Amino acid sequence: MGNSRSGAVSKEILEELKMNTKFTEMEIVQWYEDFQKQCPSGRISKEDFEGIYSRFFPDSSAQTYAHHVFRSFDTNDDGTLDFKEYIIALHLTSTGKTARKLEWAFSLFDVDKNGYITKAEVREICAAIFKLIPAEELAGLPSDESTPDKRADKLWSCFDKGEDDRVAEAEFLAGLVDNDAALQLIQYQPTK
Ligand SMILES: [Ca+2]
Ligand SMILES: [Ca+2]
Repeated sequence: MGNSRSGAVSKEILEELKMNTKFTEMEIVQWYEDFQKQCPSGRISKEDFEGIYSRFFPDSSAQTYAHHVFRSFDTNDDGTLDFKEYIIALHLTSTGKTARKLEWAFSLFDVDKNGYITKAEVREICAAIFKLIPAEELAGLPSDESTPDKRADKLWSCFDKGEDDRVAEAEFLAGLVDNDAALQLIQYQPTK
């Protein structure tokens, strides 16, 4: 009787992850074991993910942002994260090159997944980012990014677009690459 949950990561997934990330085989195998332990079903639900995320942001409200991050990681749109989606996401958001991170950021901001970003979508993600920022840090933000709408205006100004225009992925990347100030606007890095 085969035990389908018994442990090793499949050759296919291993090869794919080695090709698409910088992680070594040993790292991938180790994470797979951890993943299986924490997540015996092999899938992370949105609720689980929001719970994990919230633990990283104990002083603020991470749920809205986590909801968007989950959507951007769930590349096959089935409402759960499998090991491959989880590891590729980890790669993109932590150790990836700027270009890969920006590709991910594009999918984060493209809320309706139609391949374009609108100003309304930028506002929505900026609002979610704001909920991550603890109250005492909000007071110290520059005046032109001290509210979600101001932050959205500032970010939108990187693209040379009208209010009702939309930004394609190549335009998004071109507007933000080599623009450190703008790169700060698309994320929140906890200071502690
Ligand atoms: Ca999925
Ligand atoms: Ca869109």
